[in-house]
Amino acid sequence: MEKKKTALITGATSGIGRATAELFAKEGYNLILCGRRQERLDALQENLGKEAVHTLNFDVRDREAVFLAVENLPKEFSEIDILINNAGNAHGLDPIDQGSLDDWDAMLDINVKGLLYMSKAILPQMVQRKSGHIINIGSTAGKEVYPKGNVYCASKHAVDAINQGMRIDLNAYGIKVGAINPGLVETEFSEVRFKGDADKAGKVYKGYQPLKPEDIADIILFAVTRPYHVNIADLVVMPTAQASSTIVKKEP
Ligand code: NDP
Ligand code: 8X3
Repeated sequence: MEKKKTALITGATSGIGRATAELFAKEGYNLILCGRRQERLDALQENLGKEAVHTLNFDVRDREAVFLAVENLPKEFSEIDILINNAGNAHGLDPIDQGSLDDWDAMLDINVKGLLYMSKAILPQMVQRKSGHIINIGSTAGKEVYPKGNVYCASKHAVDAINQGMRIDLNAYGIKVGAINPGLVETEFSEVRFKGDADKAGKVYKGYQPLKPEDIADIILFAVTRPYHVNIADLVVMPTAQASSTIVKKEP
C-alpha cells in the first residue's frame, strides 16, 4: 500500500485552509494543521480524527516559534510531503497616505515573511529527500493592483515573486512549487480586513456568487494529485462574476 502523504497547512482554522484540511482529511492525508486559535485547532482535530491530525499553534510572524514547531514534530508527522503556505490576510483598505503602519507591518510580516519562515523551516528535509510539493496561496492581488489595495497587493506580488524564485531554485531537487491565486472567496478575509465590521465585510460578497473556500480546496487537491511530471505552476481562479480586481458584475 502507498504510504500516506503528510500535508502541512498554515491558516487551517478558517476559510480556504480549513476547507482544504477537511477535504484532505477525507482523502486520507496525514495533516499538520496550523493556526493561532487553539479552540478551532482542537475542534478540527476532534472532527477530522486524532490519529491523522496533528495541530500546531504559533504565529507565523514568530520565527523562533515556527522553527521550534517544525523541529519538534512527532515522528509520525515529521516527514512533510506537501506544504500549503496559506496563512495570511489583508489588514485595512486605505489610500496609501492614510494607511496604518501596524496594518502594513502585519501584512508584510504574515503574508511574506511568515511564508518565508515556514518554507525555510521545512525546505531542508525536502531538499535532502529530493522530493516535496509547495503550494503558495497568492491572490489576484498578486497579479494586479487595485485602489487602496497598495500594501496587501504588494505582499501578494511578493508571494508571486517568491513562488517563481522557489520554483527556479528548487528545480534541481525535483521539488514542485506552484501558486494558486484566488479572486473573491467568501471567508473571514473581509472581516479581518475591516477589523470585525461584519456589515462592511458582508457587502464585499453581496449581489453575485463569490467563490467558496471549498472551490479553492478542490483546486489545491487537484494540484497535489497530478502525476509527478505535471506541476500546476501558477493558476488564477475567480468567480465567474469577476473579471478583474475591480470589475465584478453585481445584481442591484
Ligand atoms: P481567513 O481569514 O478565513 O483565514 C486566514 C487564516 O490565516 C486563518 O486560519 C488564520 O488563523 C491564519 N492566520 C492569519 N494570521 C496568522 C498569523 N499571524 N499566524 C498564523 N496564522 C495566521 O482568510 P482566507 O481563508 O480567505 O485566507 C487564506 C489565504 O487566502 C490568505 O493568504 C489570503 O490572502 C488568501 N486569499 C484570500 C482570498 C479571499 O478572497 N478570501 C482571495 C485571494 C487570496 P488564526 O487566526 O487562527 O491564526
Ligand atoms: C483577496 C482578494 O480582491 O480582496 O486576495 O484582494 S481581494
